[in-house]
Amino acid sequence: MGTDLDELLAQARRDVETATDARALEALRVAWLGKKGRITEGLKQLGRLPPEERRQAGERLNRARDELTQALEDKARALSEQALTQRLAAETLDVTLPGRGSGAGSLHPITRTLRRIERIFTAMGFESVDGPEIEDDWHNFQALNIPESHPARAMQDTFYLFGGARLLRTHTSPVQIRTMRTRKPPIRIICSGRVYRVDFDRTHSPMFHQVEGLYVADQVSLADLKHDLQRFLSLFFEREVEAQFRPSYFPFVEPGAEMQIRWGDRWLEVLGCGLVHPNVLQAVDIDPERYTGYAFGMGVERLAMLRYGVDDLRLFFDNDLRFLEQFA
Ligand code: 2NL
Repeated sequence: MGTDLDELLAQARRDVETATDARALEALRVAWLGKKGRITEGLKQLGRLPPEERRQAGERLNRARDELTQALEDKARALSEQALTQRLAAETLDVTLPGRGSGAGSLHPITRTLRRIERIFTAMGFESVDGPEIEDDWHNFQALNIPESHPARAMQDTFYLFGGARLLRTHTSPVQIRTMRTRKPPIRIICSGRVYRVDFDRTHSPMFHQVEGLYVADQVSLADLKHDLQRFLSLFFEREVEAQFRPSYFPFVEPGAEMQIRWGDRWLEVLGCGLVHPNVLQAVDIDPERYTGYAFGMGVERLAMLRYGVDDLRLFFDNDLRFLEQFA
């Protein structure tokens, strides 16, 4: 057994030395030191040797086992250190490099249009006023001279809340009603924000944005209205627009009109307006014999569509970055 074992052990050491991964090492361990490993088998055979040889053979086998165990451990450690060194080299990270960044965002085209409209009217002496989006019937309809029978008040046209006790405002006019109740003329304000109607197609969204203006003072006339709106539209479209009134009906104004601008060879409706109806002034305790006022309202989506040449209003609400990034 003597030289035999030495040779076998030398072979085992070479195998351990040339192993390239943990799995190969484990295979070697099993082959030599496992339950049926060569050394284990040798130890089992000891009992068959004559007693005078047994002691020496036992010592040699035990030493061989210890040496091989040590060799396997050393190689395992060397392999894992080597793997770590390789990983560290491959995964170097230069923490001094500048970050990739997330890219600058940009304002939504509706926000841009809203701000543009507000900036123009502010420069024309209007103050911007805010109010609630959840309203009651009085502020949204009654005070605005909207008759009980008006289709806008139907359940399927307005979003009602709390069993009809409240509703989502269908226009920003209730903000003007609230302002007229708490201030005395002269009042020159714009109100902008979200409004809601049960409607959804290429040119209507259940939530959209409106800007309304109101001017109540001494002797406010249709001439003031036409002048101010024409001024606004020229500033908004950045050219001298040709505008005209066309008679129209809104319960809260008298007379009522829509304003049209020349758009190529057509006239395009861009907003509604008129002189504040005496019933509306009365509802907010302003004497219609003493004061007059004009009012107008416009859809922000509609103006944004015209300014940017967008033909489907739903694009503003899809939040598709390929669309939105064009307004950066
Ligand atoms: C439109 C038409 C309009 C008004 C809004 C108004 C407000 C008060 C009193 C009288 Cl408090 N009128 N607002 C008047 C005429 C038209 O909007 O087409 N909007 C998108």
